[in-house]
Amino acid sequence: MATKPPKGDPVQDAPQVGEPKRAAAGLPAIGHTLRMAHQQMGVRRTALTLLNVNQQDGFDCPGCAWPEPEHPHRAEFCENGAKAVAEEATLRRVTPEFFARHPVSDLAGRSGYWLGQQGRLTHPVYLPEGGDHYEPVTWERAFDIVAEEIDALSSPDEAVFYTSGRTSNEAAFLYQLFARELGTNNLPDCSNLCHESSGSALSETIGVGKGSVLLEDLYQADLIIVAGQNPGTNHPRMLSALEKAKANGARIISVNPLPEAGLERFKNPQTAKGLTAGTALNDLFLQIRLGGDQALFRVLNKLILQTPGAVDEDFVREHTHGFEEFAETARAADWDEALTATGLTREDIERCLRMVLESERIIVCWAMGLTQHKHSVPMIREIVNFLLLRGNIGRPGAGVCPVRGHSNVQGDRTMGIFERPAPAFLDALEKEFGFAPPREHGYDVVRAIRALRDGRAKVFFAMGGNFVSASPDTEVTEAAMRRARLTVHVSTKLNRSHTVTGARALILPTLGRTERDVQDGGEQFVTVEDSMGMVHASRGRLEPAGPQLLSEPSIVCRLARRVLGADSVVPWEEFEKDYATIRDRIARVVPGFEDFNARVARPGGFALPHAPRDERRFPTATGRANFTAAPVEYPKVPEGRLLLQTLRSHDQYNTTIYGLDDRYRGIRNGRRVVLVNPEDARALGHADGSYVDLVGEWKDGVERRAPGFRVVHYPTARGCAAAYYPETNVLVPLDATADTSNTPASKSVVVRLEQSATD
Ligand SMILES: Nc1nc2c(c(=O)[nH]1)N[C@H]1C(S)=C(S)[C@@H](COP(=O)(O)OP(=O)(O)OC[C@H]3O[C@@H](n4cnc5c(=O)[nH]c(N)nc54)[C@H](O)[C@@H]3O)O[C@H]1N2
Ligand SMILES: Nc1nc2c(c(=O)[nH]1)N[C@H]1C(S)=C(S)[C@@H](COP(=O)(O)OP(=O)(O)OC[C@H]3O[C@@H](n4cnc5c(=O)[nH]c(N)nc54)[C@H](O)[C@@H]3O)O[C@H]1N2
Ligand SMILES: [Mo]
Repeated sequence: MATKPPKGDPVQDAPQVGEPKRAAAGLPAIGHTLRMAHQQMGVRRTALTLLNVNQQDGFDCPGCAWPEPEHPHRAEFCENGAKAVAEEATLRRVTPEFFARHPVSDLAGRSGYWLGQQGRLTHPVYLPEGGDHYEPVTWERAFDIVAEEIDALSSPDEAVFYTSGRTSNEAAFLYQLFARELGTNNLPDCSNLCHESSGSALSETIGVGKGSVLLEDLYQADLIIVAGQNPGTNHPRMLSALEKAKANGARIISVNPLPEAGLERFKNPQTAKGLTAGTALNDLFLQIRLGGDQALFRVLNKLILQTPGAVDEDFVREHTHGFEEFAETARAADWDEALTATGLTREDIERCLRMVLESERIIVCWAMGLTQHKHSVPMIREIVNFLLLRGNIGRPGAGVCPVRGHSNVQGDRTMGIFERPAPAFLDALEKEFGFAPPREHGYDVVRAIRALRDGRAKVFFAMGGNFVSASPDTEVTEAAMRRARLTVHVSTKLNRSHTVTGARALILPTLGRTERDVQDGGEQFVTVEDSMGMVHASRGRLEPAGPQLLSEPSIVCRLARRVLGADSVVPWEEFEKDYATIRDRIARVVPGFEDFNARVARPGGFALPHAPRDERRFPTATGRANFTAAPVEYPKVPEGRLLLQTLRSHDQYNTTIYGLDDRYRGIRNGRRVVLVNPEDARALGHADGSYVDLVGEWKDGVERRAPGFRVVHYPTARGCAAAYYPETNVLVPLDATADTSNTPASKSVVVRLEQSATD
């Protein structure tokens, strides 16, 4: 039995395991935050910066997309928001001297954690063909290099323009405008890896690919179901909203293979009670198997249909389509299949049903636990069926609540960052700017990787993010990237994607949310849209990390002027000077943004219209909310194998690793751990503390191996395992994606555990 980490494991990764916590936040969270913030920013800057997060005249938190309450406490406390801010406002710097000391071949051997800890990028740098060092380069030369490579393409479709979700509305609008004026819809974004399944399921069924609830609705709900989400870590401010909902009488059911601390008990550091006992949030915990949610909601729907008076007949008659076919399928749902798929007992499900029937107003919240499976789209559609049955869409206290990840990922999509834009959006662009945007669909993330792999794409440009680490099938993705002619990253911090490059590479340093953005037209602000469709302004206050940094809108404007030259019909210079002129155009192109500049000037901003929520109007193909009937699916795992989910620890923001602890789950000082149910682990012969390789099993027969993980006996659902992303992305096959949305199935990877070699 291997009991020591195998050789080659990062030296700092020596996991220690204690008891999982039963409550989230509280005093330890404050101590933890201040320690991390002081290390990055010092005491004075910590105080100044943290007081400005999510205040009406401050900046939007670069952490998650959870909305701000209308009257935030001064410094609405959120441990992980503070960590995101500290990571950006750090006083550490990555300068040209740093790159002189560290060749790319050295950086490529470093962990993502080490790279991120080096600090903020200060200068544009260039890796010439055949070189091993990034060298300082002027902005003019950098844009010349991009133009040279784009000019050499045989079609604009050989270029790919990726976006991560921190990009502001203004920058995103300009970026898609540039790509489309150039002539391509190759605009993949992190949403393709994230909530794409939600968008796909919702636009077909309710006609709008976004959530239908506002914060106010949570406070009015009778029942909130949180499925496939870990808010204690990933949306900590949601816990205050759940606490308030409970105080108003709501009950909460969590559906999750893991007992997550944040849902068990929340110690709100803003209240006296929170500093002691805290509030128990969960009324019922359904410890479901990975991928069992469609079967769960299907059987609930069957039971609702069997209960006299439980269906909202008026709503179904007046507002929906496809009820009969759906009802027939749901009535045929098989209990045995439901119990196998979910791993729950009949009593669990009946208890859940009673709570559903006792509740007038129901909200279902979800995140990556539901979106990253092969059958995620029918799974989410089944939740829509569930809500439609009792009229739970389009009235106060009820609705769908996909909880977004990146702070402006929803806004980026609204601004047209989408490889499959709606014809109406393109028509509006054409009318406003007078050029004909391309109509053919572009590449999403998975298709972009294939195109790079096969030599059909040659220029890769990223507006933020860490494409190489965030994408599936790390080896395939890295090889694809290395085939490119040119890779360009507009970034705040160093990451793995800067070390896995095309023949030539550029890193373009940019301002973060926290920083002051001054242009020729004066000091600028930008805007963002949160997970509930509220749009508001964000103003940075800190001095930029270096005098060379350009804002994202500046970078796009200068790039577009250089690449498109005199042919461009877009006033890029005017846009760069004054972002209000960008907002004027957005107001004329994107529905819901009428009078944008005036409305965003109001404190708190404004809500975008949402037809199902506001007027029970469903802009679908049938003009009604669509029930859907799909066969129940769930992952089938061969004997002796486990189903692995790849998820986040408490000390990371996606591929940015803040630290090596996952406090709530009792893990310290290491990330290469695999959480396995003790009974499964015993049956498979893996003691707690032993070391295993995770070996993926997928129908293509390719061996995918993630070596050296410490086994942790952990109370996850039977047959399921969990390990952190991005270390496990090597196991997720590029072609293992969700039907319809094409999102990598990062939450259902079949693996076997093999004892690690000790030397
Ligand atoms: N601090 C911090 N905040 C973040 C992020 C971060 O990395 N760090 N990332 C941001 C981003 S981009 C996103 S998208 C969100 C992600 O937010 P989450 O979706 O909460 O993130 P994950 O860690 O992937 O957690 C997935 C949760 O779903 C559960 N789960 C997994 N599979 C299933 C399933 O089949 N069924 C059910 N019912 N549950 C399942 C897991 O046990 C886990 O609790 O957070 C955002 N906020
Ligand atoms: N296996 C597995 N894979 C996953 C997931 C999973 O659950 N499991 N989750 C997926 C999800 S939900 C998502 S959203 C993706 C995330 O994918 P990405 O959004 O591509 O990745 P991040 O790690 O958020 O990107 C971090 C980098 O963004 C840059 N950055 C930070 N702030 C700014 C800014 O303001 N401007 C600019 N230009 N750059 C900035 C920094 O350089 C930093 O290194 O990963 C996906 N991948
Ligand atoms: Mo995400």
